[in-house]
Amino acid sequence: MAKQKTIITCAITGAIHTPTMSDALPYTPNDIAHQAMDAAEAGASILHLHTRNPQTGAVSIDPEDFAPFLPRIKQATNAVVNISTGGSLKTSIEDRIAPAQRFSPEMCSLNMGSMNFSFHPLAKRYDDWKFDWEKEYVENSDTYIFRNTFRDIGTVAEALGGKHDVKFEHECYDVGHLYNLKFCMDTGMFKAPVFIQFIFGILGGIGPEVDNLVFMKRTADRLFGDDYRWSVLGAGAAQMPMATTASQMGGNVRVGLEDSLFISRGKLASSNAQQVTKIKRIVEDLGCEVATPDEAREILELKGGDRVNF
Ligand code: KMH
Ligand code: ZN
Repeated sequence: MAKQKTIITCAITGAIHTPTMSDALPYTPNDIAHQAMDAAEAGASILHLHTRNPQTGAVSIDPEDFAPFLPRIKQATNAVVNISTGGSLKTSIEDRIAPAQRFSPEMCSLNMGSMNFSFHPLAKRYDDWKFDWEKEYVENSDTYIFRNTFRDIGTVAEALGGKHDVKFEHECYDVGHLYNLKFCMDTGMFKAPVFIQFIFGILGGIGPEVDNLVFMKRTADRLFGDDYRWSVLGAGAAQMPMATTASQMGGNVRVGLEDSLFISRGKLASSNAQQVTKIKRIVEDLGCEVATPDEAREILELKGGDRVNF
């Protein structure tokens, strides 16, 4: 029965947006904790977490910058904690997995292919920046290659899938990434059911059109049959439309300020919880039920909130 329900993931802060772009984007441990708790209270059963430098808001993958908020989130909510392994476009895969190795969460992201991953067009929207690092960070994203080789994917799988028994959110930004996942599954790297996040609208990945969603879903059905669960993330303005379509197709949804800073056309969201509240209302108004954290654990076959290290 729980299999029919819609899991809402909320990605709280990410590594794309910068403090200038929205006052609502959390970057101190206190703000990350509060926004995560409020998102859970609003109906998110999975919290996808990155961290930031608490003084400057710059992207951080230092485990010490996760340490202050993870226990607070665990104490205050029953939500599933998912730690990103994609956090930085520049550092090695070993550094990217360090937070997850230390805290052994129930879930982690795992990016399924190397690609351009750019948000440099955002730089043109702002004249004044709150912090020195922001302009260059955003502008230079047109030089980045987001590296996720087969060797990198194998490193993450081995480090986190085995003794940590982490379930991955397989980030698939294009249809070829599904074939990468299929190749890895055939080598025995991942246990079914795998959880696939279909991602639309990142510059460098597939665009946010319904045709593409149907194509990704049809391809995944062919490759994975019953061995997968799926969710959809639309970047920017595509967030709510793609999530709505996904839920109507029987999929799960992801929202959050990592993926879009907006609540409606041209209007900034006041918080992550506001986006969760909106998608929950849409999902329920259209006849679906939202999964609780324990139902999400059952649907995705997670190890359990008592087996984390924070
Ligand atoms: N940092 C971005 C390049 C993830 O969380 O795994 C991608 C990202 C995905 O953050
Ligand atoms: Zn992320």
